[in-house]
Amino acid sequence: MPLNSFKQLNSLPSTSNSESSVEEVEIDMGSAVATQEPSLAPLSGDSGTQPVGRNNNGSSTTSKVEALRQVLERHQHERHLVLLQDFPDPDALSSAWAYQLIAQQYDLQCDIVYAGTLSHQENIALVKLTGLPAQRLPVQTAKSKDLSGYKGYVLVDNQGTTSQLLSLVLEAGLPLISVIDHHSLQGELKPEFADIRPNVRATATILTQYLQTGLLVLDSSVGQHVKCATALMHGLRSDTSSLMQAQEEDFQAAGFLSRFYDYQLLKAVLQTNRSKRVMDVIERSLKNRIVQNNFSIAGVGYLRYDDRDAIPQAADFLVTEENVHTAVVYGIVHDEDEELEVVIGSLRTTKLTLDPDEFLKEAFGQDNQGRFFGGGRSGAGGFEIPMGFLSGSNEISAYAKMKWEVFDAQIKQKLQRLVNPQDSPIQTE
Ligand SMILES: [Mn+2]
Repeated sequence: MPLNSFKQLNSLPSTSNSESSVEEVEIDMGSAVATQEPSLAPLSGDSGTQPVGRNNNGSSTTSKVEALRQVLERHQHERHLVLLQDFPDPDALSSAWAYQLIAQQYDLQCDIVYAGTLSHQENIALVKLTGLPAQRLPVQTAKSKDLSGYKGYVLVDNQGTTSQLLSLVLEAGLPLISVIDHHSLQGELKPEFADIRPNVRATATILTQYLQTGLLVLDSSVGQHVKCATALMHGLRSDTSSLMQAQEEDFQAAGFLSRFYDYQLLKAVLQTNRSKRVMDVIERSLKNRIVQNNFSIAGVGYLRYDDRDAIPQAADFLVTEENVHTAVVYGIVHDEDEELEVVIGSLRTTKLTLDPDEFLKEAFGQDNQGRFFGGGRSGAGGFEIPMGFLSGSNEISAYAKMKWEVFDAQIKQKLQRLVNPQDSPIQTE
């Protein structure tokens, strides 16, 4: 099976639940899609007169909070699974934690799980230093796990398309309780509660708004609250390039968190060092990069599964070069346990008019089941191309080299089609 993919969810069975009123919670495709593009559009002028956290669809956070409260009440005393993307980032981790703390008040236990690994040194530090309760649940382990104790599942900072655990949860017949995310709508989902706002820069902002409206009253004398607020601040900062890409709502959320978070703790999380192997990948990306029309493109060859996060870090670095507005870094990630290989890539852009989601979908298209190989949010995106039958057999170095060269050339070809404005269906100038 593919290591991971950005699946479309059109084939999802509807999770109609006799107890839930599906009609009031179905995601409104129209409005969600309509809010996707002008991600830097100024907030509407009257937002100052609205209650805290007025979102861009015009409905207030207050009504969302009320809807969530009702859903949580309906599920009191249950146990739910919170699925994160396979390689969760600080935004996902902190938001899931806040959700868990909110749910706890309804005697609703949430287990936060991810199938991959915390490969970024800052994420490992975040989890260790704050005691963040996320657990790794590899697919093999999950397959033998009895999921019948769970009465539903929740998606935070993702819509299931980046989690290998989704198919298992669906097989187990668990209903989708809540989806809280800021990525573009990935497909049709029918959760009991949905709050998907592509115009908000971080899911942590959405969860902070929930806290701010009193869904959970933060208390700075409670250690866990301080740590969760610190994690949310980190999540919010990391999804907004240290607040540089933050919008009014994100700043308001950060302002609220500033009353509770622990500055020293955040500093400790941020000061963790890169491993030598990550440095080596960044070095490779520097050496191999090709700069063309302000795009920097670099293939870094083979990487170990645990070093996967070196790819986005290399892209973060390459995009800082003068005259570069967009960097794409990719490599072949080798999972020794499962003998699987997958091409993983990251895109970073500072160009406001470049939509990474649109760009990557256009560059790499879909597989034969209609699933896109890539997607993204404002400023960042990623792609994953399973290598299937070509996986493994790298003992013969000439073969491994040849395989890399083919993939490298193919990816460059696909990207260059868009990088060159003459033939480009997407404006890249
Ligand atoms: Mn996020």
